Amino acid sequence: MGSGAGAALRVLADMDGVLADFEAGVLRAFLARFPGEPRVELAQRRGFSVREQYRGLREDLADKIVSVYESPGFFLGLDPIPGAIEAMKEMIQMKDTEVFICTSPLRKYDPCIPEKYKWVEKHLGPEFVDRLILTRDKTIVSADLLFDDKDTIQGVEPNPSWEHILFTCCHNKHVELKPPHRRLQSWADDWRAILESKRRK
Ligand code: T3P
Ligand code: MG
Repeated sequence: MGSGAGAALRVLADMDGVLADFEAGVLRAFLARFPGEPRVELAQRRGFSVREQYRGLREDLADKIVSVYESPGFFLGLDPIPGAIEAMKEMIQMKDTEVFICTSPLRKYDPCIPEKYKWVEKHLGPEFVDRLILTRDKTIVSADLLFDDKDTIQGVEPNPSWEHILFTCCHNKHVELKPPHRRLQSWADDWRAILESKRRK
């Protein structure tokens, strides 16, 4: 934790699309469950909602893709995004840095919520279980930075305290960010420099 009141930089890392590979997982499980049905390859993904894109492909595919990510085992079985675990473990050791995971549960919260806790325990360990924030509204959580793959993050607070860093994911690659908005292309990109840029001088 930080060395004094207000000295620490507080960082929020989103879970799906930043730590856990939701997009690869949903396609893999869809292929296994509905072989032969039309699908959206990751290179063709556009827009945050996988459901809306499948609906556009064929109306009834929306319910099918929803049934995939609402299935038991789906969230727990997601693979980590490359470099995410290493980055989180390094970040939590950094001086004057507070790290939390900030994730939204599905509206159908069971089994999504317990599986998110189990995923964090399995891949990051108990110290991160204590740092898991579940909220459908991230705008009311106070922090300096939020790494998140969702291009538009809205809630009741019109001026969130954090700077949203868009974490690049197949569905947001084509989103054009207007300055001063910033991206992190992957965990191999310079996340350390983004943290340093936010520290109080
Ligand atoms: P997170 O806030 O960790 O990114 O909606 C519940 C979670 O599932 C949320 O997690 C986002 C993720 N999700 C997608 O990334 N795409 C989708 O189409 C849906 C329905 C959920
Ligand atoms: Mg996300």
